[in-house]
Amino acid sequence: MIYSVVLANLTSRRKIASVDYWIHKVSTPQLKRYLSTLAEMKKQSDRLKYKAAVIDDDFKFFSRECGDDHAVVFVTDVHEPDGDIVSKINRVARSLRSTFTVESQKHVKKNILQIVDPFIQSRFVIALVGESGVGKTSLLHLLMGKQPPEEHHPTIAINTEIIENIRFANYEIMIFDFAGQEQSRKMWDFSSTNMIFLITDSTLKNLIATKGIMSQINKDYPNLPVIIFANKQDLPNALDPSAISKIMGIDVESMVAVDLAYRNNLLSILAKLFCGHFGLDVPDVSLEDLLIFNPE
Ligand SMILES: Nc1nc2c(ncn2[C@@H]2O[C@H](COP(=O)(O)OP(=O)(O)OP(=O)(O)O)[C@@H](O)[C@H]2O)c(=O)[nH]1
Ligand SMILES: [Mg+2]
Repeated sequence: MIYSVVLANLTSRRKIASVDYWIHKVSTPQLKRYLSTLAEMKKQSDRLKYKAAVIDDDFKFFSRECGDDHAVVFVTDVHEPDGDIVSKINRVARSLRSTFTVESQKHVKKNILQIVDPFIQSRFVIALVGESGVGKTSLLHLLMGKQPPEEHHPTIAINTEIIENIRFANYEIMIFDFAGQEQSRKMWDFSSTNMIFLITDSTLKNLIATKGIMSQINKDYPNLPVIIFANKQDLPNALDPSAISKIMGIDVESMVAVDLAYRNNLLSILAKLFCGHFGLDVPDVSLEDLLIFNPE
């Protein structure tokens, strides 16, 4: 993930402007250390300036020159694949170069977010799947803090019904609510999905079907993480989560999608999953600071 984008002066090694996407901000000494490393790399070979450098084991730095004596610097987590960043930083640098030629540094400094942001976003796609009526649309409503649907109005769509946007660092989280009815399942396509939320209503009958769905997903998309939500835990016939874990063979998340009191649980599950996905510990900040909901 991208932690920060910094515009720096190469001679003074000072930060001119920055946009932070993550709560761990890079410090001035770390930035200076990177910029002197960069100067050393350049001395050895001009082409080395395109290479990423890891500082303090935790931060990966990339940079591109832009403007007379400036560079745009991306600071990411150490696991971030170079390829994703290189295409983004090249585009940001190109945009900054052309902005610098027509506008003053003051303008760039003031508008850094607007200049940088369109090139930064990545998508993280979550698919809500499970049999019809298990509570997928309800879970989506809970996440968005909306009143859950009281009656079951089956989601009918070729593949998705509602798509909602939530931001996590520089990722736009998209939730696809799939239709669960048998005839719609043939349309399920998870080729651009990053994570599956598989919902069960916690009845034995549904668990058998859910296990079937899980085996199919594991077979078709062996690298796709599947998170199971044991929903409808408020109902008297609900099996308890530990029994469900045993049946499914993996840990499950306990849920009551129609109870708004569960929203915080759901947000912390998301925070744990996202941080885990990026190899990070969950930082000790409020969930609202981690997950930013776009206004509708
Ligand atoms: N008691 C209880 N009812 C729930 C819970 N979650 C969902 N429901 C109810 O179950 C019914 C179906 O919920 P939906 O969210 O529409 O189910 P779905 O999985 O989206 O169904 P399809 O769109 O047909 O695939 C609705 O009447 C909800 O109110 C829960 O945790 N507890
Ligand atoms: Mg639905």
